[in-house]
Amino acid sequence: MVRPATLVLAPLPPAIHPLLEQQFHCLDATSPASLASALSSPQPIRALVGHGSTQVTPALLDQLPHLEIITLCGVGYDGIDLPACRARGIRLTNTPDVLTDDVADIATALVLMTSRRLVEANRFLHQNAWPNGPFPLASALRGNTAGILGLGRIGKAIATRLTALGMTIAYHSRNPQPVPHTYHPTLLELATESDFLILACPGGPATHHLVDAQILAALGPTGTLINIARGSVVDEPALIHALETNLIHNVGLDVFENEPHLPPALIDHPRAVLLPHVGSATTETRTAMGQLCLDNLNAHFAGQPLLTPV
Ligand code: 8YV
Repeated sequence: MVRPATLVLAPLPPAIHPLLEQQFHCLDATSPASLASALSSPQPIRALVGHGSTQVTPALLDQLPHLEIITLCGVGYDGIDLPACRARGIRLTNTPDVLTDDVADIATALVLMTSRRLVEANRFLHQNAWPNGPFPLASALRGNTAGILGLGRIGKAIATRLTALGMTIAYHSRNPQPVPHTYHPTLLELATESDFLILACPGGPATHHLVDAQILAALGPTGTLINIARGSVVDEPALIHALETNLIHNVGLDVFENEPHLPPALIDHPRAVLLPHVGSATTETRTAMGQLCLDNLNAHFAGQPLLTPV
């Protein structure tokens, strides 16, 4: 059987990629040069593999007239022009559920790292500063309000963890949900009521720069912003200004507007805890995500229902 030609914009995790290569004719497209040469391949390209940050524009789709399916190794699909895919009958799959716990763990870690000043404490010992005096006191979490923007699977898993830490949970999402947490009908109200504002919503045009100067001002000078969603949700220059003028207290970020490039002002800021988009970055989870991509591709080409269609 001819292996379907598959455009690989991002390789699957190491434990799974060799299996993909066994079953599909993979065309490397991880650089502009390799993409150009893959697109000139004589074989009709029927599948595309990417990850959560992959961009698929109508211009790229125009060059892929035989494309049947896009499978993303990630839950977010804000880089995919969904209406353009739907109009062309191209199917899309992502990897929900398997990464929920790991991403919620990282959100929780960022809450603890910012409140208990753990990065500074670690640096303090690497600088052998303890003999000069004790490390300054941090802030307790219990009794603080965590305001979660987006109470989907990941938002709920964050709420479970932060409840266990003694925090009060509030949230804003499109509609109130049957959960024992306080619903705020606007993000502004949520930010006003929160000590920690935690972003767990999808990216894309609907959430672009939702967190702007006004929301940051509402979070206030003792407030902390945590972002494990997408960098695009936050107006980054407004965030830097808020940090520099003490409009908010500190930030914990796993995602950035222009990753992997960060603004120097953020890199240098002492009250910014920064992670290189590691929410789902464990061997176990990435392997499960990759397997789900492969299973979706196999289901498609076997004429079976997709496991996790978007
Ligand atoms: C990773 C993510 O960026 O799932 C997502 O949407 O942002 C992350 O898990 C990535 O897609 C891993 O391949």
